[in-house]
Amino acid sequence: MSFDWSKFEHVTKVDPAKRLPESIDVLRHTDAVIVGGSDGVTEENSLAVFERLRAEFPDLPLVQEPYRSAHVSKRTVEVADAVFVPAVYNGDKTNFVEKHVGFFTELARKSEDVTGSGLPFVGSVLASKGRELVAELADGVVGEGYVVQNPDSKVAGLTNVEEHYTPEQIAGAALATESFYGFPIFYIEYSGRYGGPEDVSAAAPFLDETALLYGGGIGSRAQTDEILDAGADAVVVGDCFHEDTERFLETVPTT
Ligand code: 1GP
Repeated sequence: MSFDWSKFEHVTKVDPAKRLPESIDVLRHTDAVIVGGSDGVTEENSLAVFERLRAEFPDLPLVQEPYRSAHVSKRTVEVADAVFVPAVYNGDKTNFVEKHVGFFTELARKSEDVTGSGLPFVGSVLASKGRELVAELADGVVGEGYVVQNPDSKVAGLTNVEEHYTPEQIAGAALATESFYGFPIFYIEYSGRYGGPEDVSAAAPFLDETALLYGGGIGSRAQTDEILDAGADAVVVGDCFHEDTERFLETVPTT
């Protein structure tokens, strides 16, 4: 599924390791859901969230954002519309190169699983099936150029973020995302803290094709509006959904 970001302004990040609110009906007001978190995520708890969301909101776009390839399986790929894989610019090499090569190594291995039956006659048929399967799985994987700007967040610790980017570096990362790496998404992550519009304003002029997402500490419509006005395509709201669904509703833009 390709995302037409002109249709998405409000995205909810649901952490499968956290309890869902008693009623998740408020998700009728969000444009898409990303399932992912930084701690305690498993394939099982991710699947449980996907299955509940799919049952209650059949038309809501659902995305998996894993931090390990172990969270992704044929079943999660089948139930999700896409898999977003962060490429953390200001993290360590594990979080830019190693994890990605590892992830695609796992996908390629799935073709071995199909072709490794030891049946010589049907081998070539199976081999082509295996390649089709890998192509299908890889097709749904979307890279996100990602900058982690809250050094106290769990995600900053996990990705070994050492450097807080200046607005000039944010602009450079945005430009590199679109013109060099070609990722369709640039994500400014302040997880747990509202970072304000400055980074978004720095990135936006350098992105035409690439969607600009901001996440972190959004808890009011005024903050959503401030980030969208600064040039983000969408805000991502996480904690607020788990903590207070009334307040969550107030983060949804009126238009
Ligand atoms: C976290 O960007 C998201 O990955 C949302 O952040 O939980 O602070 O809303 P919050």
